[in-house]
Amino acid sequence: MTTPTPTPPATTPPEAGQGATVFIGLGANLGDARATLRAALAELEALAQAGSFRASALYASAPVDSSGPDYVNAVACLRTPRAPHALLDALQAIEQRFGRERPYRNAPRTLDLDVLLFGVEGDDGGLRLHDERLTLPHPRAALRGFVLEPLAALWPDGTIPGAGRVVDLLALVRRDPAQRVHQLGG
Ligand code: A4P
Ligand code: MG
Repeated sequence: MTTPTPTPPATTPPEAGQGATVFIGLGANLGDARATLRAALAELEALAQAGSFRASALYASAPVDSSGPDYVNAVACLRTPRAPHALLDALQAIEQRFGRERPYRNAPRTLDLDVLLFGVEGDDGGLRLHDERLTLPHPRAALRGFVLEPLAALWPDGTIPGAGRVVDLLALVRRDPAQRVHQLGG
């Protein structure tokens, strides 16, 4: 009897070309935040494998643990051939093109792009990773209305590994008036 070749665990980052389904969180509260988010969504679509891109509506909310004008937020879902750190590089390059500065933690910003979840089609619902550059799932995604509201609109039956079902997490944050978000028209 031959021993079967062990298959790697589902949390192993995919090889280039294989592809992983990821959710990206977008946020902005400096400059024309709505225009920035629309332009950034177009840039994310250009990173996506053909036909895989979906985006939520735009949502407005007061800053949470941050300051400055109200934020505009959205979530995008796409398939990418990039490994997690290469995806982060690509997102940070987009942030830089939109004039992102980092004077201090949680400072107001022209554009923030976070990898919320990576490889959600895996058996265990997504990659779990923690190193000096990247934590997956994003450690605060499960706690924030401005993430969960657009995430639930795109992925109502989703689960954040280690945190719970997106709809249950959303029901919890909706109890907090400080986390109120509202969908923007147009
Ligand atoms: N990093 C680690 N894991 C990740 C990940 N999954 N995705 C590292 C992206 N980056 C990740 O991020 C700091 C470092 O986190 C990066 O260098 C990367 O290597 P950053 O974007 O420079 O700083 P940040 O945005 O202040 O940090 P972070 O963690 O994105 O902040 P949060 O927790 O997302 O909070 N209120 C409203 N209403 N709307 C908002 O969008 N955003 C924040 C930022 C606070 N309050 C807000 C909003
Ligand atoms: Mg960020």
